[in-house]
Amino acid sequence: MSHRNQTLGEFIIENQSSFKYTSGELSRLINSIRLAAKVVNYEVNKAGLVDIIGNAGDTNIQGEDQQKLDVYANDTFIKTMTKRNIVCGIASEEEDDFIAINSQDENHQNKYVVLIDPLDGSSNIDVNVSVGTIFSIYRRVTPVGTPVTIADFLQKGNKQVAAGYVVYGTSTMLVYTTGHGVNGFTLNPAIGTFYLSHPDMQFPENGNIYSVNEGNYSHFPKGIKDYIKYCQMEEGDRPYTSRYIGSLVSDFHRNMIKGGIYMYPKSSMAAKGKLRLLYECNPMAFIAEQANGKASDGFTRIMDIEPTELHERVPFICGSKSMVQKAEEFMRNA
Ligand code: AHM
Ligand code: MG
Repeated sequence: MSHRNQTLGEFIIENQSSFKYTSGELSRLINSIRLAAKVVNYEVNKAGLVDIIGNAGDTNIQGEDQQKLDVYANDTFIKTMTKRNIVCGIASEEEDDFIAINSQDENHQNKYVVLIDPLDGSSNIDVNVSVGTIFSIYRRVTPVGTPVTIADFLQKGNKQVAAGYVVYGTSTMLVYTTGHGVNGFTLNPAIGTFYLSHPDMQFPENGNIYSVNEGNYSHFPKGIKDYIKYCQMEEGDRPYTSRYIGSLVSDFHRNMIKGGIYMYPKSSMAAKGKLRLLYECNPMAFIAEQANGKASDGFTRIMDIEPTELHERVPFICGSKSMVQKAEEFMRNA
């Protein structure tokens, strides 16, 4: 089948039947994420005008308060999903606790919970570098019609039913999986429509890009230091190229297209690394595996880790399969 000109809206409808629970609820949920992404994209693209139209905390000419973009993105995703009554709970990297959405009304028997990092890489906003949104969707484990509990959110990554990200870059893209491969859609901002531009995305089996904050090198575990030295060694297809944007979504996206590895290891300064298991690592791991890549904490598959708290952190190594395997080999032998 030709994918030419297929929009995300059409794609969602056409693929709804391939999803094992076909109530349409998941489709509606992804549709609402698509909508929120467009709203956030519009705001992110105006970020450079902040000195002209006012800073966060100021009141603009219409008397509206200017919000910081990460707060704006958080509010937009939460409001969009709450108002449409399509989820029973939301957890956000920006919120201390999860939000339970009242689903006791008979008409609101929602089954899904969403975990979201509304604006990842937000330190890059002020300098006009790409940022992203990451989302992760699970079926609740507690009974429908009762308020959600923490158990609905603390599920292993291998229980995800969908995950995706939006990258607000040179183009805005929405990339997601429902467990049937990974597809990428590019926004045509003139008409506000996402088109299928990257069908069936795949990590190359091997790659030659490594992405890690090498400023932390002296604090890394020996296995990671050894692997970085291996990447830099002149032998075969090495040395590899170093590329680090500091926006997980953008570094991951580039590595998926070109072949590469992203690492945020633990260090002597951060015992469990920096990235969050539930909002960042699990969704990216699901996408990676669906695209023939791999994600690990250095020893264990990310999606097999049992979460114990909402905001828990985990070391993260993710990318082309044979590169991640090699990094794990160095970790084992260190
Ligand atoms: P954030 O959720 O506070 O934005 O942090 C996550 C980001 C990732 O996108 C990025 O890969 C990493 O933090 C960069 O961290 P560092 O500046 O320590 O290298
Ligand atoms: Mg983040």
